[in-house]
Amino acid sequence: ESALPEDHPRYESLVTRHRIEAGVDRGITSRQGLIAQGRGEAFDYLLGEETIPTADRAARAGVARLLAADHPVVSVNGNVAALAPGETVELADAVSAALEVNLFNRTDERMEAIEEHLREHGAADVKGLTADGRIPGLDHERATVDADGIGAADAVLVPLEDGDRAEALAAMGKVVVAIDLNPGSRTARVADVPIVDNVVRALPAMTAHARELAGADDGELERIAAAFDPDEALAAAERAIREGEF
Ligand code: PTJ
Repeated sequence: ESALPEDHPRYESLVTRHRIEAGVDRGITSRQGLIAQGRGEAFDYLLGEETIPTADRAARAGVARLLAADHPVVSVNGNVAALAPGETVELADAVSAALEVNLFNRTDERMEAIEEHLREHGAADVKGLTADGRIPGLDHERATVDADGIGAADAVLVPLEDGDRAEALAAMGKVVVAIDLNPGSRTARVADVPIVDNVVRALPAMTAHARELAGADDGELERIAAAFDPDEALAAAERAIREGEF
């Protein structure tokens, strides 16, 4: 990362790419993760590589849902672990959520590499390796979760997921907070709170909201969550992409 000139117009985007490449080299990110990153970058480019105001409101509403939950879990895949490991651990701490590794292309090697990577970035406990639970409606590998983690969760944060799993979690009655740069993706459309933003920006922004809302009572958290309209947020993100209007 240090070899990149900071005044390069696409500095952030290039740094992010390097993180994903390094993630693949270290056995954290899948090769499909490279493709997912490319798709994300295209949407981010169209959004001006900025957090649009509705995405920031969504981030706040998502935090309110996580803070109000009894058993919130932050789901981590190979892309998130490579892009923002420290930010993910910090957010989980700030909303008192468990961290669980949950992979689309699950292998024992990647599960362990990601667990260790998160521990190196300050995680005390990382779930996902017990694998004694199941999400109904998904095929074997992708359905595997920890019974006392995502299995028991009432709210799950899914940063840049595949649509099937977000849908299956929602079908289990869990509150789904999703971060996805594509406002038309199934993940964004099934989420109770779709945050149309880059995980690299959204995760630290959510931590800042969590710190600010730390003293909020249940009533205030409920008001923030209820004031958020997911359809309106997705429509605003689409407008931003189509018209450059924020
Ligand atoms: O590590 P694994 O095995 O769990 O696999 C993870 C990936 C991401 C490869 C897997 O879940 C997958 O294939 O996902 P999809 O179906 O490609 O969906 C990824 C979504 O995330 C797409 O809608 C992208 O636009 C979006 N996306 C990609 N990069 C980012 C992003 N959203 C937010 N921030 C990003 N940096």
